[in-house]
Amino acid sequence: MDRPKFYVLDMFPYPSGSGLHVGHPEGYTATDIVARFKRMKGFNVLHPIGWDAFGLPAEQYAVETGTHPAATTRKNIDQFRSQLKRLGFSYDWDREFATTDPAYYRWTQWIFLKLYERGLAYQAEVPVNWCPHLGTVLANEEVINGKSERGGYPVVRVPMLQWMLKITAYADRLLDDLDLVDWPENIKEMQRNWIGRSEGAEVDFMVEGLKTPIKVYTTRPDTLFGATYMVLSPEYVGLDSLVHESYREQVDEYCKAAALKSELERTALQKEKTGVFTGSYAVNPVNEEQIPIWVADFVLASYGTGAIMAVPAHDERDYEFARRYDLSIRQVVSGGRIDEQAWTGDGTLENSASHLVSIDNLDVESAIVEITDWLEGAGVGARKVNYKLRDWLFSRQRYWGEPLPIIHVNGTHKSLPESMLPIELPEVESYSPTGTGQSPLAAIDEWVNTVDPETGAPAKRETNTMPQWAGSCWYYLRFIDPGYETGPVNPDLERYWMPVDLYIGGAEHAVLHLLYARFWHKVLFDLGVVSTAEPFQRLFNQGMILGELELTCCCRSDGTLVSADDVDALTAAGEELTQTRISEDKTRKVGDKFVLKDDSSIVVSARAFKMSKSRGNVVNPDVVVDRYGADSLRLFEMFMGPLDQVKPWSMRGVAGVSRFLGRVWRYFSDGGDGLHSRVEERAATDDEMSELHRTIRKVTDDIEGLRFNTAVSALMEMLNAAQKWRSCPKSVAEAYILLLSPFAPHLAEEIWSRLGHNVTLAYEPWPEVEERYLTKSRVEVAVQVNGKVRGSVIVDVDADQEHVLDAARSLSNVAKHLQGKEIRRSVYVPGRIVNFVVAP
Ligand code: ANZ
Repeated sequence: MDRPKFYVLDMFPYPSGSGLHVGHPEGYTATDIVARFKRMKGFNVLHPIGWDAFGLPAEQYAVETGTHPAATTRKNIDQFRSQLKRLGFSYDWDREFATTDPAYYRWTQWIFLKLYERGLAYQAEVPVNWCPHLGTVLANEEVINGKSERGGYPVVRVPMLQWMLKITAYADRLLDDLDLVDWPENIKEMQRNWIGRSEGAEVDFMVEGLKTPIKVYTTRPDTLFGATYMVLSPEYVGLDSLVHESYREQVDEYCKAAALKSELERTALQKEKTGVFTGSYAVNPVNEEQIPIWVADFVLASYGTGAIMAVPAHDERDYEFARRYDLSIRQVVSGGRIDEQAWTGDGTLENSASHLVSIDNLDVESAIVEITDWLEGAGVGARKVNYKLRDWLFSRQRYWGEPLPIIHVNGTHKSLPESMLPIELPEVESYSPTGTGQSPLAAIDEWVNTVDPETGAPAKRETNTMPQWAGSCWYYLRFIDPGYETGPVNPDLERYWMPVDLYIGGAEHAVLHLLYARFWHKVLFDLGVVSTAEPFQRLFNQGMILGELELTCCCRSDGTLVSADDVDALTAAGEELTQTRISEDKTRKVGDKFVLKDDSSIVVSARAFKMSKSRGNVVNPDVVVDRYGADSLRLFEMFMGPLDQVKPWSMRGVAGVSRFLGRVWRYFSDGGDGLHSRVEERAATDDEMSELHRTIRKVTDDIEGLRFNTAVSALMEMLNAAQKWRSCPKSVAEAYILLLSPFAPHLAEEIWSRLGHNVTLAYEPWPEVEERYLTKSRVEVAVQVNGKVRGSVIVDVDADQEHVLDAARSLSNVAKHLQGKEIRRSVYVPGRIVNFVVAP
């Protein structure tokens, strides 16, 4: 702990039954390179791994086969572990744990108790996504277009008593503290949008015959004089009492239909907006004008007040609705015409004065301030901040999750004392959901029936379990001291190791996992359990790896391939052409196009798809390792392209990097397999030092910047250069192997030992750049005549054009090709090329 620390973490995997996928090692290789690099840089590195092992698949498998989820999980973890070990990741395996270990979930339950004590965990009757087939409630993010994410079964909305976590109490801090972390801007923006802070005002509209006003939420109180109707959501509480008798039937019917639609369907922008009139009118407080009250499903009950004032002149949706139902439109902000669409831009207020108040001639920004002050003064409105963020639905009706440390006594709930943790999962006979909405745990009487440890009175255990998100909310803290017994994390070690310096994982976690983990971290911060405001200082998302490119060609009925040039002519002549898939190794890549090796035919399309079992394009990393070795897999995954980009797999690409590693081996090894090493004990020349130090600079900067693909290129380029040397000085060879080692540790260790070392290179100091070798003052410039290389000159990097052209012309071979011809143009691309264009 006297050295500087570096904590580099992977988003830990869910150990699924299908084993490791080539997508996993992408991020893991990246973190492993950084971990190895930082160790060599002298840091004390924390690089752990574990398993996010609760979850639905093991439970579904248990329902089908009766296998205990714990057994399935153990088997899958063993499989994942052995696969990861084959890839040579330098994890600290002593710290490994699974979220399903009672010794771990004891503290997950402890954190829940703390949330409960602080009033941040509460029960509420909420409309939830009920999936009758899975017999369970799903979180919003587990529902896609009205169907369960897993399995695609129909989901309906029904009210149920659930546990909720009050993440909304932390909305502002979750928003503000994004400024403290070094994350990609797009991820921060996704988090901001998810939290969705919006500043506006609530305004009271009186309704004839009702004592209490209808409150609307608006972000544009400046447009109050342009409010020509009001809209309530179909679920608006109190709607019944204001529907006029003659409109009741239509309104009821409309509300019933709305209940069947998802929020997404209701608010989709391109969808036609529908609604019904209630027969009632509301009074606009700024001018006492009566405006009709409508009901429409694009207004959501769960946002703001569930009621809006509609300003068709300045809101697109309101405009569309007003046109459809022939409601009046009144412009109150000048600056654009409103005869075809709403004017949503800035401008000056107009038509905005009454006997009560005037905001005419003000700009939008001042009008908002002015009218809100007036509303507050008159007691008919107030400033209000709203968030899109909702409290977190925290209970699941499943077996394979952390039990909630709660009992129910006489109709109230109560937490169990810390000393009773962990509350372990009991053995069950059947894992099938009870189908009544209760967890399988509810069927185990011996477990459910218990006593209140405080009073001895009969009590019943809470049978809901935590969602899978829970275990991944704080695992990064447990790695710091996984065996710590007196709290979730050892405070001294926490102060040393936190925050996580680099966190890498898939972009699919850009919102929820990171938001939930940040929320818990802030609660733990308030409890004094952690010392940093944020858990993850630097975040990076790796891009998905797609299947191999699928290339398609056109062919005739006899199967012969058709050249792209002939496609139009043949089709015009009435010939029926079909498409056929061809394999990538029958082609060459020319620019962006693929061309058949033995023909000019051009591939019609080249597309890559997400890997999936059904498409049959899943690549198993074991197969790659068996054929090319772990280093080739690691190196290829880094060489494919920028880490954050989506990119197709290519076995040809693996073969390519594997050939490079073969060249490294033959060049540097001592010839034990009959080949001769080029390594020699001798002093390096300035040119060799310059080559080496430019490579050290590039590889070092690229690792720090997570640009692994260009770091690999630099290593490849240096080997090319070195192969032109008469031999390789041993000191240069050693430095090169150290630079390569984070990427290809197995090969590097082997060569290192053959270079005469008998301890691992893992803790060797990282090669340092010597600036004096970086200034490359002279460059070699190729000289062309009509595009053909005829020689080269060595010049100062900053030599002026005249001088370079003179030197180029005086080369004998160039002079020969210029002899007796008219030079039409002379081009010098500084530091690279000279070209003379001559008349033929
Ligand atoms: C009048 C108005 C005039 C509005 C105008 C906008 C433009 P954000 O930024 O998302 O908070 N709104 C309020 N509650 C709603 C609900 N439950 N369902 C659907 N829409 C609702 O947006 C707030 C704006 O969205 C509010 O401001 C309201 O329309 C609408 F020129 O009020 B506005």
